[in-house]
Amino acid sequence: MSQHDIKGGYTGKILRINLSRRKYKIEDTSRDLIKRFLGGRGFIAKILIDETEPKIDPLGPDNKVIFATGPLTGLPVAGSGKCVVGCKSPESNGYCDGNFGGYFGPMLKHAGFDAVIIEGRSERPVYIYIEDGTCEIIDADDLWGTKTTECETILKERHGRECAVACIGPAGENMVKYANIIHDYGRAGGRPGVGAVLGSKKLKAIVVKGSLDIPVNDLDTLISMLKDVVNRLRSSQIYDTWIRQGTMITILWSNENSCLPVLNFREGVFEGAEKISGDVMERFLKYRTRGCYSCPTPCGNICRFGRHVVELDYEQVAMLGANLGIDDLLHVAYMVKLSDEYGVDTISLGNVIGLAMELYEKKLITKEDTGGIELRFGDAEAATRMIEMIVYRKGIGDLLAEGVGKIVEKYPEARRFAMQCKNVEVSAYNCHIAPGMALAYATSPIGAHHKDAWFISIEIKNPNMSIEEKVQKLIWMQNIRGGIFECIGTCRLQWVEFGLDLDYYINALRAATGMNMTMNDLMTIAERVYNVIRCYWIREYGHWRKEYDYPPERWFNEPLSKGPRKGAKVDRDIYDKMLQLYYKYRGWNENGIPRVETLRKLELDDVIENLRKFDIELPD
Ligand code: PTT
Ligand code: SF4
Repeated sequence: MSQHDIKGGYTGKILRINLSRRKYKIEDTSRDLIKRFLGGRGFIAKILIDETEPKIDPLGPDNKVIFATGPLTGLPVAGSGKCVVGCKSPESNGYCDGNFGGYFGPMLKHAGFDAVIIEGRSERPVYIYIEDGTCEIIDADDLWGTKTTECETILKERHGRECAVACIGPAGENMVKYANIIHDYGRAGGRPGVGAVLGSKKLKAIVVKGSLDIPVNDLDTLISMLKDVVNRLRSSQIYDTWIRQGTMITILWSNENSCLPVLNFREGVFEGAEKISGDVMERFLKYRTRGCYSCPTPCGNICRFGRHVVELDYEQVAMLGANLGIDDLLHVAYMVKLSDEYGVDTISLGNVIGLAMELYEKKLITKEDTGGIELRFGDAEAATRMIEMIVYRKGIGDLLAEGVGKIVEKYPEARRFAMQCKNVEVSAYNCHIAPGMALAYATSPIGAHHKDAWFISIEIKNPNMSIEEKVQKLIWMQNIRGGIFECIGTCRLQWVEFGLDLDYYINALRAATGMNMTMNDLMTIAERVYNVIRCYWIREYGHWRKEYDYPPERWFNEPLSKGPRKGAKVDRDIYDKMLQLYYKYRGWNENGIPRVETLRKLELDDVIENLRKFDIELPD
């Protein structure tokens, strides 16, 4: 591809801000970066491995936080409101990123930037204001300590309602290891601690306002394609149910299939599932739907109770409801609201509190440890109090704020029932019945998260799939979701839920950028991104072992004790075989380390050199 092939989709500029020096500069978006890594997650992974030294402290000044859009972000394309934010994770000490929608990504492009790289550390609280090619670092002592709604509202009053604000809450300020960033009053991103890293840099918020045109190769074609897609999606059979319930449809589906997380992932069915279902939300709490920029299928369930307004998704309700044995949707909604206000990830929070409840049940911690709280499953009040203790690091909350990995270090008996991969808490699918999904969690490039492969849906639909087929399909799915969608800058739900064809995105990329990419080209980019991220983990961990790619012990050792799939658990031999096949198909050795040949084929010679520079030899 020659340089001249890129005729749009990118602003061509990256904003680099150094908080220690309170300076910024504007750089060109390199053609090589675009050609090999496309955008979003691809940009972040390559910039992190190139620009940071191994083993830096994630909460120190050497870590970098990168916000990166994709070539389709902000253009008239279905679901083009997405932006990826990433850094070295303080929870896993490996690669982490999160994908958030709303308006931030499009606004950043309209302000003239493909990405923002934030370096250094400020001595005092600040926020960043970006507008049409310029940037200011502004003192934020008055904002420090505010919750996210208050912070966003103040900044919008100051800079205009049309600006986009991404900010941290008290959890990020207090460096809770699973603090995230919140944007647009309820869009969240960066599960494994991006919020904590911003907190360590004393960066409260990034405000963006833009009015510049985004270069585009063929706007008319993009608009006419979008019109066609909107018509197709709106006449889809599931459109009405989706608009009413969004991802909350999944609560009853998971319960029926024995994969709801229940009582710290001990069980897969929950007696109270009906009470926290999408149907109950729809009848009693929901008052409107909202969506991200250019979304034809809005999924935001805006719920109102008392004076509170909150957006509910499957993950949050499963983790703060069923996983804690709580069947009161109103109270779950309140806990979600608190999490958004504090800027803490609802998935990890539900997982950590579930673990603490099990420690309490097993008498490994007592009322003395919990500050007098009876921390029992099903007790919504106790769980709510625990959220406050975690966010403000009070009493045992200080340990719980460190995440499941550190809790296990203090209570080694908890290893048997700690639900994590690479120290990142498992999200809301119980995998006793789903070894392929367990593999998806264990090989996810950011630690246990479903974003790269919601493989459980395929596994449940095709119970007789051979393990070879399963692993091939899993890699295919990871490459599309984690490789392509995380790089192009669009939501994946129109493809996942509505079956929008992938050709739409290929044609949109062509119309936006002028680059003539095929599905094969995109799959190669996806493989490349996966390999760079794997090399990053290996570099940070030093001696990589296949044990890092194993799911929680509970799924192997403790079968489900009730429900239609009673007795189900993951067979360790089958898992071992699947993992070895996974490595083989990815071109990695028996310990999960990419082979030199694989990296060369993917034009990653510079990454091989990077690892060699730090004395990490890769297998032939
Ligand atoms: C995402 C993770 C998810 S994934 C959910 S609900 W989900 C939780 N949401 C939280 C929240 O809200 N508040 C809070 N305090 N913590 C939260 N933690 C959890 O964070 C999100 C949608 C959803 S809703 C999903 S699946 C899809 N994710 C996409 C993705 O990853 N990539 C992509 N190209 N498209 C996607 N579309 C869908 O977007 P993390 P959002 Mg999120 C209140 O970032 O770190 O991956 O964590 O972005 O704008 O909120 O949209 O059932
Ligand atoms: Fe945003 Fe939901 Fe639409 Fe995706 S489907 S773009 S997450 S509103």
